[in-house]
Amino acid sequence: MTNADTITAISTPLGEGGIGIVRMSGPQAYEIAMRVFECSKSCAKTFPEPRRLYHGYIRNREGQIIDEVLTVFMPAPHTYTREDIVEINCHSGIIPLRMILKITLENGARLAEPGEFTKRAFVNGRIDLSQAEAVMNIVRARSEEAVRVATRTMQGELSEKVSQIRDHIIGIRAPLEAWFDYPEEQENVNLSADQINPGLIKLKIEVSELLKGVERNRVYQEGISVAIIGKPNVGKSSLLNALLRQQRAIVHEMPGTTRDMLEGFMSLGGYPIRLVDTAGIQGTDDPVEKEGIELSRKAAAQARMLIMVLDGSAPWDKEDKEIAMLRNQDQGLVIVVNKKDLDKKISLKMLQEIHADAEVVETSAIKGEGIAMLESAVTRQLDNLLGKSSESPAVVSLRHEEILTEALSSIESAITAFENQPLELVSMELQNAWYKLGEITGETASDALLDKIFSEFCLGK
Ligand SMILES: Nc1nc2c(ncn2[C@@H]2O[C@H](COP(=O)(O)OP(=O)(O)O)[C@@H](O)[C@H]2O)c(=O)[nH]1
Ligand SMILES: [Mg+2]
Repeated sequence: MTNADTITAISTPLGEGGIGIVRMSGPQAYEIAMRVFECSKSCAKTFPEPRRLYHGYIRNREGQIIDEVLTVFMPAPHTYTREDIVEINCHSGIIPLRMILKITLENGARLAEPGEFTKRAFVNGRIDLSQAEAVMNIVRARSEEAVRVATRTMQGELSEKVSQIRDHIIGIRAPLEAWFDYPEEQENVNLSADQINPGLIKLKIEVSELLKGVERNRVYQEGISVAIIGKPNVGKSSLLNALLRQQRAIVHEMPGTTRDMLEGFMSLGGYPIRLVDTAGIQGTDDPVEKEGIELSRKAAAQARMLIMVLDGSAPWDKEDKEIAMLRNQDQGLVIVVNKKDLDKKISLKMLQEIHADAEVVETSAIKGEGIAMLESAVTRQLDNLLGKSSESPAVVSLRHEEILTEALSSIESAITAFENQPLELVSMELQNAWYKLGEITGETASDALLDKIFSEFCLGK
C-alpha cells in the first residue's frame, strides 16, 4: 500500500541549534528536492547518488539562496517509511527551517500530520503498531532504562511474543472449530480435558507473564513517586536538598516551614524518581499548616514508596508512631534516622516491630553523611518492589496493559467455560482474546484507534 501524496515536515525541534532537518516522504520527494536544491559544482559528478550527502543551496522561487545545506536522497523501500525520502540538513533557526518547509510546500508536498512518517512506516508494513509506539516511547523516555525497554519493543520483542500467543490460541481453537463444523467427525476429535486444559493453562501463564513486566516498565517510562514523611523539624527538607543536590526546599528551624508540597526529580538505579517533600505530619492549630498536613497524608497515600524520617537526637514518641502508621503494606519503606551528628536518643525497637522489612539508614543531612547509603537503600527497596530481574518483553503502555488484562480475563473465562459450559463459549472467549491481542500489533486495530495513537506523536516524527 502506498500513499499518493508526499509529506513534508520540520523533523528537528524548532529552535536555534547546529542542524535542523526538513524531511519529505512520498513519490514526489525526489522531484521536489531536485527543483529546490542546487548541488554545488564540486559534487555534481555523482549527484544524486542514493544515501550520499550532497552539499548545495536551497533557492526560493525568485532564485534567491535561502540557505546552504546538505541533502540526502534515500530511495524506497529501504527507508523509515518505505517510501522515497529526502532530508535537507540546514542551519537550525526557526526562520530558515520555516522558509525551507514553505518551499517544499509550494512545490507540491503536503504538511505532515503528527506521527505521519511513523504511521506510513506502519501502513507500509515496515513496523507493527507496538513498534511504532515504541518509537514514541524512545523519544519521550525519561531514563536510560526506559530507552532500553522501548528499544527492545521497537526491535519487535513484544510483537513476537504476542504473535506466538495468538498462534497458540489458534492451535487450541482448531479442534474446537473442527468439532463444530464437522459434526460427522466429532468422534475423531479429541476434546478431553487432558487434551485442551494444558494449552489453556499455558496460555494464561503466558499472558500473565507479560503483565508482570507492566509496573516495572511503566515506572521506567513515567517515574515512581517517593514521599519523604516525618514530624516537622526532623530534617525532611534538608534530606530532599541533599538528595537532589540543590536548595530546592526551604529549610528553617521553625517547625512547619514546608507548608506546601515540594517535589524534585532524580534518577537512582535507572529509576526516574519524583521525590515529594511533605509538610510535617503533626497535630496543629495553624490553619495553613493544617492544610499542608492534609496534603502530606495524601502524598503519603499516593506514593509508591516512603522515606520515613526521624530525629535521632530525640526520643521516639507518639507522633512518630502515628506517622509510622501511614504506611500501607505494599509501599516500600526506608527509615532514616537523621541528625546522627548529635547524641543519639532514639530507640527503633517499636518501629522495627511494626515494619520489620524496612531498611534503616543513619544520616546527617546537614553534613551530607549517609546520603549514598540512603540512595542504595532506596534503590534496593525499589528493586524488591518492582521485581528486579524481569527479562520478559517490555509492556510499556497503559494501552498494552488494558489489552492484556482483557485478554487474560477472556482466557480465564474460557477455562471456566471448558469446565462446565458449552464449548461454543470456550471458542468465543478464545476468539475474543485473539482479537484483543491483535490490537497490540495493530492487526485488529480500528482506523479510529490508529488515528488516536498516531495523533499523539510529535510533528515531524
Ligand atoms: N544537627 C542537625 N541538624 C539538622 C540535620 N538535618 C536538619 N537539621 C536541622 O533541623 C532543622 C529542620 O530541618 P528541615 O529540613 O527544615 O526539617 P523538616 O521540617 O523536616 O523539613 C533545621 O534547622 C536544619 O538545619 C542534621 O542532620 N543534623
Ligand atoms: Mg520541611
